[in-house]
Amino acid sequence: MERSLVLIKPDAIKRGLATTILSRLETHRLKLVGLKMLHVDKAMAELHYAVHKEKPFFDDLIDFITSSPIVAAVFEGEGAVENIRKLMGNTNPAKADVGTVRWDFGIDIQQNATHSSDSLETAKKEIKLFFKDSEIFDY
Ligand code: FUP
Repeated sequence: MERSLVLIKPDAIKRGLATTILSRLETHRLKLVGLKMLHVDKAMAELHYAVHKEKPFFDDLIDFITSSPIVAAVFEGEGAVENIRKLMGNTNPAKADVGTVRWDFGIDIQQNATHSSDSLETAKKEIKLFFKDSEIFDY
């Protein structure tokens, strides 16, 4: 079954939105199979956002994602990668569809509440970065 990585980012954590966002996924046919709270360090943040290394917003993005603990989750379901992206909405909350997580809770393009894997291939890499095999559950 398809799996995807979800991060609840510092802006959402600081506003107490972690369980609200996790719950929204759980009630949309997605099964929670991995969950942790962690403080991402600079090295891990740079690995996670490696594709954006040359972008002008890279340094700010690293500062942001390392600014507080985050919650990392693995969700499983049919079409999980695409379905979670749809539930999250556009990267820029101002452009997100009504009813999506980023429409409801995003502040701006950086403080956009969540991350979710953008393809099956990325999901596999991202899950490996955040979770050991033994931290993901079959049930
Ligand atoms: P997404 O896949 O929706 O998380 O978006 P991207 O991979 O395009 O961007 C990764 C992160 O970079 C976004 F979550 C927010 C941040 N970002 C900025 O801070 N400024 C920008 O102009 C674009 C993206």
